[in-house]
Amino acid sequence: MSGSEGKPYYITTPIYYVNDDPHIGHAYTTIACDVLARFMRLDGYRVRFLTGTDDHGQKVEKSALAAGMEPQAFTDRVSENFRRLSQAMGYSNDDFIRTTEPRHKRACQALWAKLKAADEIYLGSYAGWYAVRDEAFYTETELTKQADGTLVASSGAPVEWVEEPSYFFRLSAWQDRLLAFYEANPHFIVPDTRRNEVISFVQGGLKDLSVSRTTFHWGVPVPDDADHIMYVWLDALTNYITAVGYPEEASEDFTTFWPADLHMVGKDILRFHAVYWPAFLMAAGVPPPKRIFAHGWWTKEGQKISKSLGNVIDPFEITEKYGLDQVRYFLLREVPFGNDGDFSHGAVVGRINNDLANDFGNLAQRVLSMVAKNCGGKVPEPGELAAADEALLGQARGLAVRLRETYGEQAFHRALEATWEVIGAANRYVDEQAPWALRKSDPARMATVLYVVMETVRYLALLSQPVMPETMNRLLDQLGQPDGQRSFATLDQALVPGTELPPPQGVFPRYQDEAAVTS
Ligand code: ME8
Repeated sequence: MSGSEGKPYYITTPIYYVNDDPHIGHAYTTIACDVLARFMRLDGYRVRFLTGTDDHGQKVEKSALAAGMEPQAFTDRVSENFRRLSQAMGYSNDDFIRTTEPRHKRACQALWAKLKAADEIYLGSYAGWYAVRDEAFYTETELTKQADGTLVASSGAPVEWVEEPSYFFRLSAWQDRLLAFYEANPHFIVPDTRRNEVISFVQGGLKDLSVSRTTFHWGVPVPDDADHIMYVWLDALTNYITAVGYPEEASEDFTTFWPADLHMVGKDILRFHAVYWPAFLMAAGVPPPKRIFAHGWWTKEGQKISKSLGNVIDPFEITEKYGLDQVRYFLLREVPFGNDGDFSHGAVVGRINNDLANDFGNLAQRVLSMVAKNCGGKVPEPGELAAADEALLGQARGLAVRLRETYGEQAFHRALEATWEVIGAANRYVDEQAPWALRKSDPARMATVLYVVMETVRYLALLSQPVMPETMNRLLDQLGQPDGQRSFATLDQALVPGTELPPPQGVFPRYQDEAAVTS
């Protein structure tokens, strides 16, 4: 999907635990990445967008055992759920990686060998608390005792005592270099609140990290020590460099796309990405990624989402119910990206009926049906432009600049707010100019007004493609925008008067089932 021209842009999602059922969290991270990947492609970048599955680890081995299957066969089967999700969500990913692929095993072992040769890894023995659910080690101070006596981590995951021989990564030696790196790269971790959390965690002191296990076998074998497999996070994080050709550091792919422009992650897995990962990479002589954005979590009608509460939001179901573009819009508009948000039926329907049907849909529908009725179904011929016309067109043209800024900061909500400011201005312009009243009195002026609105809608539709690709495609068809002219390079090529238009059709239906709104 990426062309060979243009500045490279490499963006990744986390690779998802293969045995979980796809849920809203998976869809959220990947939709955000997909929107950004589409924006950058339309803006002329050579994009590489990666997603995939995290196939190894104790959790997966346990699930495979419970299903009575070999881990490989089990992961082959469940990994398909995520490929189906990619298809159903229309993701434009260029690659889908699985950590069980030979290319990945090779990259992990090469990275390990580099770390070992640099004396960044040593053999010791681990004794401590481990949470299988998080695939993470915890110190005593991070644990709390439940009423029934079980110890749990801050994430709520139960921990177990583990004692085994283990290789360690000398993370403790990286404290000062990590702090210096954060200092020199103030936008490495965003948003700022998360950056501050990471910095105080690192300032609190780092312990060497256990990076191999011997009590189970579902993982990448440690080179030259068959008793050990690599810690699943060292394995999983490496996927980001595997996919661009590591260990071939001189390859075209690697030199083009590494360091990655952006790793998008949820706030719960920031520590792995912002502390361990840059330390592993620097220790192996590989530059760290440029930026890590940690987004917030969704609750459902005010409650934490969990299988036991039975309130898991199934991305297949909600997109079927509300429409894919509608869900993409909702997720990115409803909460400032980076904050936590609440998913409720009422909020989704509100966005669909107010923002999409009333504001955007109505604007497009009003102008296109007037053009069909009064301008012979062709793009009208504008006359001389009045100040109000220039003002609206100026706002529409200025939108691209604002979107480059806001997308550059992953402030999707602000990008959409800026878009809706133009939609609001266009609706007010239509009300004020009242083209229906000009039909008899001044048809030439009516044609100018309709042309100005069509042009504004064209900007809006082109620039909203990343969030709502399918709907905007249909809207651009109705505006007579040629297929090959939908990238941002053609933003300033105005509609050609006289172009034949197809009959108008609404693109944003209202959500009808309002009686069923319970929240
Ligand atoms: O963590 N709201 O995989 P995962 C928003 N394999 N986001 C949510 C969420 C919610 N309610 N629940 C989960 C892993 N998420 C590792 C990654 S990368 C080298 C390895 C997000 O399948 C969560 O923050 O558990 C995380 O980014 C992703 O969904 C779940 O990933």
